[in-house]
Amino acid sequence: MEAASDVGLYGLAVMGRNLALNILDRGFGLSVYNRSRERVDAFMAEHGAAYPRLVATADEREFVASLASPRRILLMVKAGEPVDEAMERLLPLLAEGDILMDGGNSNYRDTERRLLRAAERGVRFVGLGVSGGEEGARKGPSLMPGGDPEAWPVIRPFLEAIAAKVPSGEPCADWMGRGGSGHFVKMVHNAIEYADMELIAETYHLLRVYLKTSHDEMRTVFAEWNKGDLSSYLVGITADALGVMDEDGEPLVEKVLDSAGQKGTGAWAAAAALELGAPVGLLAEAVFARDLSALKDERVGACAVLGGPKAAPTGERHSMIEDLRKALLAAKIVAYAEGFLLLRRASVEYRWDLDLSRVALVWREGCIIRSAFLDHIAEAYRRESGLPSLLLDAHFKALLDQCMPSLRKVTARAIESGAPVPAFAAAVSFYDGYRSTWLPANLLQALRDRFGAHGYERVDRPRGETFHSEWK
Ligand code: NBP
Repeated sequence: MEAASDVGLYGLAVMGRNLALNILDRGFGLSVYNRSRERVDAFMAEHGAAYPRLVATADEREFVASLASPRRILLMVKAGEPVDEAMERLLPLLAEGDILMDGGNSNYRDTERRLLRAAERGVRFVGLGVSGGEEGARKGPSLMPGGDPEAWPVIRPFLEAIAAKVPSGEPCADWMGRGGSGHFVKMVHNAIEYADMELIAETYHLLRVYLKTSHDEMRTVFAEWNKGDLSSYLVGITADALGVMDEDGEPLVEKVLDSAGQKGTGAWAAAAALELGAPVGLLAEAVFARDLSALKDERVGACAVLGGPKAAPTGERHSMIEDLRKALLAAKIVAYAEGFLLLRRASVEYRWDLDLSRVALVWREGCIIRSAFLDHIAEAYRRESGLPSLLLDAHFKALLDQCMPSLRKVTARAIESGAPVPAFAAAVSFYDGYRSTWLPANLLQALRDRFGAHGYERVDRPRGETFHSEWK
């Protein structure tokens, strides 16, 4: 009789296959199962000989029976109904204390529901945020588990072994909290990823159209920026992408259709922010910018109808490139400040007690937004766990003092020149709104009281006392 496997992996599509190899390389015994048998057969044909501790299983019963107790099962199936379907087939076969981890991009509300469903059978459910794409899954992803806290000590050695490591050797896997917190943190990670990418795209737009920078020069600019405060995976791969030529010798990026899609997590984050009353305009604009790009045909039609300034190159190229670097850095700080604001709001609302320093630590390696920048965020929350905003941390405040004038200048120039910069503009607005002792919301309150008798508080009376007036 074969020794029972340490872990079971359910779902052998792109992510599952890469995670399976990662798990096997870390020395774990692994049972694999996939709904359609062909994926299991193909995987065994390719890797069975190299990994003696790899076990193929033909159905859920055999899969579950092949695992050591308490069972640790990682689901890597398509988010949504497939997770519920797989779960319903597995639950009757599992015993009390077994652990079911959902490593897909599930909505955190579904995770909350599944936790309760699993608990009915005494099964410990974990919503596991996984970031890093295919490459991260293979070499070490960033892992954000949350859910039933009893599961953490049992899955910790496994998750830490397969996670990405920072140079000091620390794994990028840590317990986030109860309920759907793991998947919520992953969702916010993706929202920040959208914002990071949109800011880089707006910078590229201004470099390309307004500064008439060649692709070779842009590649050098991003590669140079990648050595300083902006150093990050995304800036690094931007430099790489700008250097790739098509067969005809022209930059390949210019052959790519300018219409971007979005798969859900960015939109979920914006919707969650609206529900939680978290003002994260930049994160939301990054989603809307993709949606606007997708209206390609309408945009082409509108171009012939709507007037506006024409792109005219500016004369101050050298200084503008440095302004762009600073603008990108300032706006990036605002994007992360918004992301952490959203996490803080959710943590209070759902009583997750998220440790924001630990969140920043698990994003340092393995994931798409990995960068040295996250070390400073972790330090900021270590210094002051209740920090109201990253903008107020001494390190980020000093950078903002240096870079905000450039962000204002670049944004103003872009708007005057007719270049859409929704993320840059949202960054300036958030910064200015957040530092305003007075905002025109008093007039909003007066109007609301006029048409809906909503009542208002007065500046010369204690908070909580409400007044109603006749505004005619
Ligand atoms: P997909 O999201 O493409 O899902 C395909 C897998 O789901 C196959 O194994 C398929 O089985 C299985 N499946 C489906 Br579809 N319906 C099922 C059902 N009713 N019951 C059981 N299994 C079912 O795979 P992926 O791209 O590897 O992603 C897996 C998860 O990881 C997703 O939630 C994804 O969002 C998330 N994720 C992906 C990335 C990435 O970079 N791709 C990064 C991070 C997280 P079949 O072979 O029988 O059709």
